Amino acid sequence: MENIHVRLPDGQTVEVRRGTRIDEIGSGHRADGDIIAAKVDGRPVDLNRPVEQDCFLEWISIDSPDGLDVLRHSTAHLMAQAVQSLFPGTQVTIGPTIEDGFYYDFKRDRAFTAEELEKIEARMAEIAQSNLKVSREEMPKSQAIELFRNMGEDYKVAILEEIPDETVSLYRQGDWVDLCRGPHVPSTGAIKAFKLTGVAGAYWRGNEKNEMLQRIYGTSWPTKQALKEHLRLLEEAKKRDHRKLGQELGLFMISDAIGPGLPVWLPKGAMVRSILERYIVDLERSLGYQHVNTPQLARVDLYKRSGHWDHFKDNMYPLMEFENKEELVLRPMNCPHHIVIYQHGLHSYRDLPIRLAELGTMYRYERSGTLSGLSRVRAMTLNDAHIFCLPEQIQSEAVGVLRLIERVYRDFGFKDYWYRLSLRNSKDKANFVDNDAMWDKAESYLRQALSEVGVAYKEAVGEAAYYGPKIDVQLNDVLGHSETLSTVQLDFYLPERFELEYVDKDGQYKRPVMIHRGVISTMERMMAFLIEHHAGNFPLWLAPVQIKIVTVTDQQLDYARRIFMELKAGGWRVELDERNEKLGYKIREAQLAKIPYAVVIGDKEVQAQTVAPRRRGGENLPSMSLNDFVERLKSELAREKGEA
Ligand code: TSB
Ligand code: ZN
Repeated sequence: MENIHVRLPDGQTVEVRRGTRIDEIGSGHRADGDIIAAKVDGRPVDLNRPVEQDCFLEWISIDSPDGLDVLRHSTAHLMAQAVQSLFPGTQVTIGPTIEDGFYYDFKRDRAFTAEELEKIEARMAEIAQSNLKVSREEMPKSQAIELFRNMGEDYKVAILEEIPDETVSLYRQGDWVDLCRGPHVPSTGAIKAFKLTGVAGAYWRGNEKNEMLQRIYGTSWPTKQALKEHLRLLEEAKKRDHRKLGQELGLFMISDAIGPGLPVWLPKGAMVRSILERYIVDLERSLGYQHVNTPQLARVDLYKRSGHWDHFKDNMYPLMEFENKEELVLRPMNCPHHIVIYQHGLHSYRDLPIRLAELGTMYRYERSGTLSGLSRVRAMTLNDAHIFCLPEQIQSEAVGVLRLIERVYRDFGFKDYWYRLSLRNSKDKANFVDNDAMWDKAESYLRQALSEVGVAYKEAVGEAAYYGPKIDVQLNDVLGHSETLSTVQLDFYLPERFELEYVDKDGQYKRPVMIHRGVISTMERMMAFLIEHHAGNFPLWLAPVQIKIVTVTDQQLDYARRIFMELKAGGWRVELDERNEKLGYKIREAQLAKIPYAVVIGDKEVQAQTVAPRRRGGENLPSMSLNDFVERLKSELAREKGEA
């Protein structure tokens, strides 16, 4: 039989018989670690696949991103096998991998209970232990349809009927079979550390008009150790969850009476918010931004002209139509309003850049399944600005925004973030305006700005705004998931749509460029992030209540009130607990409210005219004069802002 040449990742080439199985080539040539699949010319395949022609072979180890994906997908199969063996009559639908895990949707009349999940897990462990071989087979689509129809798997039949290919692949383990592209682990024994993490209802094909399916979520890792660490992080994330802490600390609420995605800021949350707003507005004013206020509604024609009505309509609330035929929409973005301000006057090249900023409230119809506490909402206020500039100012303005972002992140102590260059998907003409030259130009400006600031970045195709590419700053949570906080967007499109102009040196009318940017994002998302980042323990400068005064008995109340008034007059956010409760109880409450300082006042403090501060963590400071305490607070504030 004829020989073929297989190039390996280390640069070596080996000669093997055509049809040799990959795992046979493997011995002796493998990289270290557990190999569970391979890539042939970049395409992931099973280890027992034969090689048929000259090719480039790479190994997929179980702890690489590709390997984890194979492992998790195989675990989804394992789970479906366990479910169908325990609950006959349950139909399978789809079971993809997701970040850190997988799910599988089943057709079953009732939801899976916690006890049932445990049973499923136990059965999965049994099947894994019996180390069933996982084998691939290919057959004509018609034959596969026949097979699944006989098995009573209506959903698989429906999926198959939509597959254009003539031949499809199936994977078998023991007596269980699923339609699947693969690749998979060679045998179920490779699946060693998994956990089922939850259940949810989900509609077939994600469409609420279809029937409800039962989804089971799970996670799977190469080792017990890695699984344990992941579950520990999940616990940590739960403790920090801003939805839970937001409720416990009285920061915000989501009320059914008002509606999903429409958060209500309670007094303490509103206090933090106003500190954020003051901080960013003062900083922006010092950098040449002009703040404006514009309405949250506009005539729909404004949003037709901007292109939002065509490209962003899925995220917009429906039209409001009035008797006099007036048609208004809630704005999903603030840009058109700022454009109207720009158009209001004549501008010479000398006036540019013009930086119009606003804490702009806007409304987006986000799908209900995507809503989450404050981090993804439908009513939000963005720390927004639109910079109208000359083409030759793009670079320096974009760099200026990036430096502002870095400065702000330093003030907030954010370290775990990364830059993402969000590009269009050039094939998607519906979601991105069609003008290749414009996109290429805008992208290259953003790349230059990133390289001038000297930060590394990842590229993400399809994440651009419809009007232009963006630099997004992604912040990680404890689980390593990221979300966009800041954004810098370069736009040649809206100036064109609105025929914006300035008068250049030569007296000619020319078109300015727009930079859209948000630094601390929407107040909602920033608040969600801050709560989780600090696990509710806001630093002194952000804490809604900075100091709680507690007395040992009622005897010290007069003195305590004086201290309270003095601190209050000094601008400190202070509360006095006048209740006739035990000291320990009052201190514990201040602790639970995560207030940075409890100030204890007993007879000793009254006599010596001092205060006895106690830090949030439990550390008791020595009694000191009020003056010394205030000095201490001030230097703590300075330290927090990185000024000390
Ligand atoms: C920066 N027109 C631009 C603006 O000029 C704009 O609106 N860009 S955006 O669509 O990317 O939104 C800006 C920021 O708002 C995002 O980076 C994100 O941090 C935040 N954001 C977007 N949608 C939501 C939402 N549903 N809930 C909370 N915050 C959101
Ligand atoms: Zn904008």
